[in-house]
Amino acid sequence: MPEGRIVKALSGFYYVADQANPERIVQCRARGLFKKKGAKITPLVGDWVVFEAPNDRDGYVMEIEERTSELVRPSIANVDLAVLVFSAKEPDMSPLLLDKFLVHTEHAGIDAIIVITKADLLEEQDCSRFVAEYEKVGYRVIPTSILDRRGVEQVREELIGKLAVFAGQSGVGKSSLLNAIFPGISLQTGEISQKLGRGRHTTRHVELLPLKEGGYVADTPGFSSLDFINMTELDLAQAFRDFEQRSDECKFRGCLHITEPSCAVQAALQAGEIVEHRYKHYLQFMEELREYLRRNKQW
Ligand SMILES: Nc1nc2c(ncn2[C@@H]2O[C@H](COP(=O)(O)OP(=O)(O)OP(=O)(O)O)[C@@H](O)[C@H]2O)c(=O)[nH]1
Ligand SMILES: [Mg+2]
Ligand SMILES: [Zn+2]
Repeated sequence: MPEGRIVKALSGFYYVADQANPERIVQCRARGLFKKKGAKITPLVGDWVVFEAPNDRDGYVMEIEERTSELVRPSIANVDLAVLVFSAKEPDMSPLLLDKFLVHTEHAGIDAIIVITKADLLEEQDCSRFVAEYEKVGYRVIPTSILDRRGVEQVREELIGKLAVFAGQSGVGKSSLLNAIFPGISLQTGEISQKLGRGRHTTRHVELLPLKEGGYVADTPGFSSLDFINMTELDLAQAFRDFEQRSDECKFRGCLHITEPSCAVQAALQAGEIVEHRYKHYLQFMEELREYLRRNKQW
């Protein structure tokens, strides 16, 4: 039976690109239930599947291959790179949300880069300060603008050969940046529909777009809230790269860097080596996580 990759999921259909001929897209339904370790799973965009296509167009997804990673929001499997898109302005940069996204990509084991859009709306020095902060944490940060095209080529190079997903709040410019990187893909953006007078356009589903050079990039709908699902307190601590690098030097294994004595993270914070807002956000997420665990306690 042929194999392929789900490139779009819409209204109960899965659109599978045939691995032998990726330009051939077969519209499939799911056949039966899929299970992994006893739990029911549903096919996701990004999944490698075995499918059956009795005729050239319609078929069935028969099997889902083991996933290398899975993101809940946006809902997508087997991502190699998460491109976390934040605008300098409109909407304002939110380090809180960025840190939250980073927790999720770290927890899912997915490499992430940070892309700042609309850099044309930000003072140069504010931009460099932000870039320096997160580079120190351990991430690549690329400021971009579709107006003067800064950073556009650099982001493109990051995507080649991977399954990359663009994630970020609504209106930050994910679709616009993809249009700038790949002329010809013509994704609809906020701007265009304003001209048509139909209100702001917003992306509504996850879809993989094939790159000429190999790989796929996924445009996704904007979102701004995330729950800490399937995470322990220690997972949360380990999802902060700047903390994790230092945790070997904490006195206690499994240190959560909050009230423990001889904690290398608290020492680094005192010494100004850890960005203060990162630590503040960590404490806030820990509260949220504890609240979540209390609410969802299994008796
Ligand atoms: N000044 C400036 N505006 C930009 C830039 N990039 C995008 N915009 C504007 O930002 C608005 C939103 O852009 P979209 O690309 O639709 O945003 P999106 O992230 O895809 O939004 P959703 O699909 O709702 O998640 C549009 O009006 C764009 O013209 C930029 O580099 N500079
Ligand atoms: Mg969009
Ligand atoms: Zn510690």
